[in-house]
Amino acid sequence: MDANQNNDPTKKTYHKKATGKALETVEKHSQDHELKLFGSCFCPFVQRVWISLEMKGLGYQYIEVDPYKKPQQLLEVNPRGLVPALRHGDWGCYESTVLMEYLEDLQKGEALLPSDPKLRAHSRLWSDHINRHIVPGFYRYLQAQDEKSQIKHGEELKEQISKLVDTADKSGPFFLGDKMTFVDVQMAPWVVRLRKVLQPYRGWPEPEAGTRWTSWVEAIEQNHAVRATTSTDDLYIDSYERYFENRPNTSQVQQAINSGRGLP
Ligand SMILES: N[C@@H](CCC(=O)N[C@@H](CS)C(=O)NCC(=O)O)C(=O)O
Repeated sequence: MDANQNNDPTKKTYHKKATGKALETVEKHSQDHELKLFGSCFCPFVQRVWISLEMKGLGYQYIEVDPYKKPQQLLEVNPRGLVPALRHGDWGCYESTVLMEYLEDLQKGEALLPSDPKLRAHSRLWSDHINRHIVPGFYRYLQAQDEKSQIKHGEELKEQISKLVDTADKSGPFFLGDKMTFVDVQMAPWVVRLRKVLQPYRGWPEPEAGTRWTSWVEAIEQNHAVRATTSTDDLYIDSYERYFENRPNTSQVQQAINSGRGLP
């Protein structure tokens, strides 16, 4: 049993192995490689880096780790013991946004940041918006236990997403136009989890037909790298029940939200 189950085996907990298309991708990348991604199948921060690797078509090894048990091979790369962590030869680093930038700087495969300096800054600014406002808003809404705060946090999340959608290229379907780039990848794991987690647990609405938001969501959901790194629905339902119930011992993210601190 895991600590978040509080001695109750009927409580669902996080999965330790990918399923569906994500499992196929794990299996394709199980061979030893100098570039190693330490990840956990349910983790949206991991999925960002994983999508980037897949979009760039880089060779890599995926290593599934339990970030709550913090195995030594993870701590060697990330002393904070969080996933994602990346090892490249004898060097290692962590933090999903930093790792996405590192992969960009390798200049191999498809570039996710545009070449124009102003568009690069624009992309970084809106990635910051996602990290500062949308990601914490997602957890605040999911963890909220009383109806009043659920309504409040649901509205706040919608408002922060609307700011991003209003800034996106008008014809899209992606943030900068017809190509999926850095900001889309930063946002993609939470787009996936709006439908797979917030919809069943908090009644998050289906995107309205014909809107700019809908065309973006559909384009992200259909992207080959997003699909290749997404597991079956049950994995998300099970893995997020602990957040939905705001159970003790869930994670550092959950504790940060409860105590009003910034996310780890
Ligand atoms: N800011 C980090 C957040 C990573 C993170 O919170 N990962 C979670 C899994 S989704 C984790 O490793 N949790 C371990 C813990 O809570 O002890 C990033 O962007 O990489």
